Amino acid sequence: MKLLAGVYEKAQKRNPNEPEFLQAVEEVFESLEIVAERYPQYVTDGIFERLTEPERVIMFRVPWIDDKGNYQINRGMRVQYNSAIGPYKGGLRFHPSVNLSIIKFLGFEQTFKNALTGLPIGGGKGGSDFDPKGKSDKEIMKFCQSFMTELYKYIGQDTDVPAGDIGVGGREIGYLFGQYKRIRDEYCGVLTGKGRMWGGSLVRTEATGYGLIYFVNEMLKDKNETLEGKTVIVSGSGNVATYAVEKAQSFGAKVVTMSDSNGYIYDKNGIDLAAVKQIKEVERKRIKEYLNYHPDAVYTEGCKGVWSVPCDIALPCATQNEIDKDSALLLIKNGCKLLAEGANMPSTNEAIQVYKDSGIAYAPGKASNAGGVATSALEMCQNSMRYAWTFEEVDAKLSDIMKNIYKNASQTAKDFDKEGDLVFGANVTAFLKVAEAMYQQGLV
Ligand code: NDP
Ligand code: 2IT
Repeated sequence: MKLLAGVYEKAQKRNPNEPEFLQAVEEVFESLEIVAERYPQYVTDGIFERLTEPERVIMFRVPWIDDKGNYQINRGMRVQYNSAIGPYKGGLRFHPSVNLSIIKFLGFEQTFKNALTGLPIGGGKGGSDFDPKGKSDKEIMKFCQSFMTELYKYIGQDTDVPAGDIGVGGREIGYLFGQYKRIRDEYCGVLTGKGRMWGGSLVRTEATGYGLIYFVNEMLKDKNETLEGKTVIVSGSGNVATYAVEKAQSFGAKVVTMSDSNGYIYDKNGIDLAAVKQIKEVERKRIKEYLNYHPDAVYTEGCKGVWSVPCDIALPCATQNEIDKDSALLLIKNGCKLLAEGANMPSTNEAIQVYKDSGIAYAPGKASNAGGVATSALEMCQNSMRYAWTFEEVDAKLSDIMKNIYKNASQTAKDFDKEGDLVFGANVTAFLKVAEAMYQQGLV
């Protein structure tokens, strides 16, 4: 980094305790150096600096009572990162690791990801350090109601539209929506990922995982290859992982791993997804229970080991920084030729450098996992029309959106003589769009 070094240093000084946020900024700024050279006014007019500062951060107390009658206090937050191209849009994460650094990195990434979808959505993210694991349905409901009792003041269908992320799925969105409706007396598309019978879009549940595979198909097409017969490793066993596996299997791939934060399973015969869905979606248990269905599969404690399994394709679908430099080197040594991110920022910047040096095909999350938020935008669209498209209609739109993201990112990379560099292509395509919108709306 040269021209942007000063802006980055300022961000470091201003946010000394936010390593994940700085990591995301650094990754994007590395790509934007050429843009700063070509368009020096973006530096002098403070466009880059503006993008290191969210438009608004809201932080609040979330008190609730557990099943034993004890008072519990959590911290809630919403980062309204950028509204240049539409209402703030992005998920809510409930996980004990949630802090401002994590929510800011996610809001920053979301701003660029949402620009790539081609749909009118700005960037936002929120969440809480609440741990949903081991909580009863009633506790989840009480927490969600208390969380929304504060959050409702700041969101709205044309202002800020949250959705799910880690620890927030259909159940949580239901309780959050119910509380919003009760307080505001308003039935509208203020949240996405809603139940199908009450305003949710078909395909939203599957969208991030399906979209990831549609994106992988485009990457493979450029190499005259398909998923048929490829060995795939997947991390995670939540929403994104499950539907990535489902779609990859439908194209004939052999998926051999899934994981959770305790460990990973390896099934040489290919993952039995019906068993995983039963364990994770119905029983809400740990992935090691898979052995009860397939005693010949292997369970290994610790989630990092999943990257030691030989594969053609790796799909990290769990969480940030799950692949470090050593894991990246191991993946490549064992024959991995393509890596596409279902999770947000699952690779450290050192791991990304390893992918680049090795020349494998690599898709950054902001491009390859954009199918979830894109389908959320389609849900907003259906809510505004008070209409619902069929599964096939939404799926076809999702597929087109993923193809377009791939086309635009690869074309930008070519235009700047960086053919095949999807990190560069995605970052620059998204940045130029957001920057132009900010200019046109006035800088002060
Ligand atoms: P879920 O809560 O449904 O699943 C998360 C999965 O990742 C679980 O298997 C979980 O294991 C594992 N995991 C979570 N934290 C850790 C950790 N610290 N170490 C190891 N494993 C972990 O979340 P999603 O599937 O929705 O999200 C997964 C990733 O995809 C996240 O990075 C999210 O930001 C991103 N994403 C999600 C989208 C969506 O539409 N849901 C859209 C785009 C990106 P355990 O149960 O043990 O915690
Ligand atoms: O990271 C993401 O893109 C999401 N968690 C989905 C956000 C959304 O608004 O659907």
